[in-house]
Amino acid sequence: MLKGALIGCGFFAINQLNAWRDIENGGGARIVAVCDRDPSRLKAASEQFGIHRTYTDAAEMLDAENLDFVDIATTAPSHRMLVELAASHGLPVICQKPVAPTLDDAKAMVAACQAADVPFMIHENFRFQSAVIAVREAIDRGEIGRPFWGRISFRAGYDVFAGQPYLAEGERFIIEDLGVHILDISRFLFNDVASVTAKTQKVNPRVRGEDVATMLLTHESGAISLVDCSFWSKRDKEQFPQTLIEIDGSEGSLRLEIDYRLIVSGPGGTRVRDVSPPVLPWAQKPWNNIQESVLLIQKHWVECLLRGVEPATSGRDNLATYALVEASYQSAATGRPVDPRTL
Ligand code: NAD
Ligand code: 89V
Repeated sequence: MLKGALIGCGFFAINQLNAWRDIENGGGARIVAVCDRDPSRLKAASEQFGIHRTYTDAAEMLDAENLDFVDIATTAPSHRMLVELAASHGLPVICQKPVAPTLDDAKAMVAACQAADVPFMIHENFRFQSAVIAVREAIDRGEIGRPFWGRISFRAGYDVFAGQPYLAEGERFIIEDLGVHILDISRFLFNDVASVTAKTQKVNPRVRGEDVATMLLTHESGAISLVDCSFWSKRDKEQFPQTLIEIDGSEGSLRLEIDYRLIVSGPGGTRVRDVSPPVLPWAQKPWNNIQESVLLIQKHWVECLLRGVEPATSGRDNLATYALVEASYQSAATGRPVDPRTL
């Protein structure tokens, strides 16, 4: 069984620890030590999960423990320092999204892991949601032919600031925090991008950064996708945290609608499927689709580590997703399209 340590025992790490416990029960990996610089959060996580080797200093933990990997669940400002620390100990490392505050930091992190020859995965979990996987599988089976147009949409009115108050404070908000997931789904479904044009809006007066963003992507294949995100969409039915997807292809079309209804129309007719994610025993609605994807991405990490293969959302892969974030901000600031491959 692989032995891991988790750094950062805050809001989202509880999902990661629950998923690690499921993986431990399956015999794959076990979190043997936890670290948080905030002693009260450290104590709460230690008690909830019965992990008694605890540290307030990550360097001290990596010096003291005999580990196979590190899982970083802190917020972005500490990611580079902690990933480089893990790499300097020769330890494979997972890091939460967004990989870093800047693309230069992200490149330095990938370079540090390459130089140390350690696997590096970004916890970019939205493409591991079972409904998103169902969309990708329908495309891969050729059910709609060659995709040429898409819309990937995340619009909510849910109070994300209650659980994650830091989201209201940064100069950058929705593209960096949520858009990064939705842009990654666009890459997952349509492959890499040649041009990004973005517009941002700031609607909620209590939030410092942009809380609505619309991105038009031209993919290398020639396909076009629209990625739109909002944290100020007050609707009859709250759809947080569902990503809705529309794709038109040469032979048909698909729609992933609210409540996980997947409608695929192709040469053989129309098929409607319920692709609702399970509610894991430790999960709570409406977060259950995200929570399931946490389990799936962590399982993916364990499999990749054991087989010696690069994870789908490796640091290297995620540079292309993060370049879309950077390109979106640059385009919104200048009013011009940006080629993310030049950044
Ligand atoms: P949080 O502020 O609730 O928790 C972060 C914890 O890290 C805090 O307890 C803090 O004390 C600790 N910490 C910070 N720097 C540290 C250091 N150097 N050493 C030890 N501990 C340190 O934040 P959160 O909401 O849990 O978010 C954490 C990360 O998870 C962010 O990058 C966020 O974007 C990401 N996130 C991902 C998803 C997803 O679906 N993938 C969802 C929510 C949040
Ligand atoms: O998934 C995330 O990264 C979260 C949330 C869904 C609230 O945006 O920050």
